[in-house]
Amino acid sequence: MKTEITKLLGIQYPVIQGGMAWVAEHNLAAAVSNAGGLGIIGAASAPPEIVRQEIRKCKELTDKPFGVNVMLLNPNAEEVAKIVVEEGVRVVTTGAGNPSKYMELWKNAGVKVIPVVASVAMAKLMERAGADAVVAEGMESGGHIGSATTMTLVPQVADAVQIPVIAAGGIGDGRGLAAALLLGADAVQMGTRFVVASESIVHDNYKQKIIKAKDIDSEITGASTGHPIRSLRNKMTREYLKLEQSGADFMELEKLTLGSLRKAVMDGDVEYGTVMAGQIAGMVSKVQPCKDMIEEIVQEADRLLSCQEDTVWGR
Ligand code: TUI
Repeated sequence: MKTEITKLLGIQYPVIQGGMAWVAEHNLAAAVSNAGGLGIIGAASAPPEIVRQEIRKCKELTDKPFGVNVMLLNPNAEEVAKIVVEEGVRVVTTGAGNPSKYMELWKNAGVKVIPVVASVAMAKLMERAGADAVVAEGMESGGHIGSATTMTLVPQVADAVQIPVIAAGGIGDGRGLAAALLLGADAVQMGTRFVVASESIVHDNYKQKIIKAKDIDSEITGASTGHPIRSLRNKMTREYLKLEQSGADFMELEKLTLGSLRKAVMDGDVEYGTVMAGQIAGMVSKVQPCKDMIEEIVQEADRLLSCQEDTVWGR
């Protein structure tokens, strides 16, 4: 399955793994890259030297291309931006902000830059700034989200820019990949499905919470703070939303979520921790190796897209 993105990145399949905080470490990234997709190490808020070590460990596990996601709300983002260049990382994705100020550094080093955007305006700005592609991420995604849905955002971004578009948000199987390609995307980025991969180091409680989740089991917290976050409903989200509705201030809300993603991912506290996951969680049903996951998804999309004259659409 060749697209502009598989050619740009030198990968076999148009499937990219999201740079999820705490989750996207070297074992998962290397497994996705070894399976023919693009694995991503999520720098999130990790100390910059830890990110350097993660990059080196990933290189020990794969000789395939992989990327690093630079989360722009991180006060250490600038240091991480330099480390990816020093370590010869070939692809950078960015999240939760505008990466324009790092563009020159990365482009001069030959790094492929793929900002995650949540609007057409941001996609156009990134193209003008020299981005090689964009990830158009809809609000079906887990974690920090914008307001447009994937169904509406992807075709509008595809119309607005010449560079390749990667669809993200609510994509978890071959139907999602096929649909994204039909909407004008050249690849998909998936997060939630990869959280439950065998190679994912996430606590089993977190994986089981995703596997048991139904279609409407996620909530958006933090809309009032300007940083909306999608995660699975639990004691933390109920308490947070109650406080938010009663007009609690930023500091009070922060107390509830400080270190809460780590608590869920590493300690398995899926009641008081933040279980970030997308709306696709209701469709994720099994733990499996990244290779099986990616091959299953690509084969399904291939079958759907190579319709014959007698194809009856739907099931
Ligand atoms: O970044 C994400 N998802 C994330 S980051 C994250 S870590 C975190 N934890 C606590 C609070 C905040 C973050 C968890 N999930 N996705 C990519 C993404 N980027 N979604 C939306 C955006 C985005 C939003 C605004 C990109 C650009 C943007 O531009 C605003 C501007 O003009 O600066």
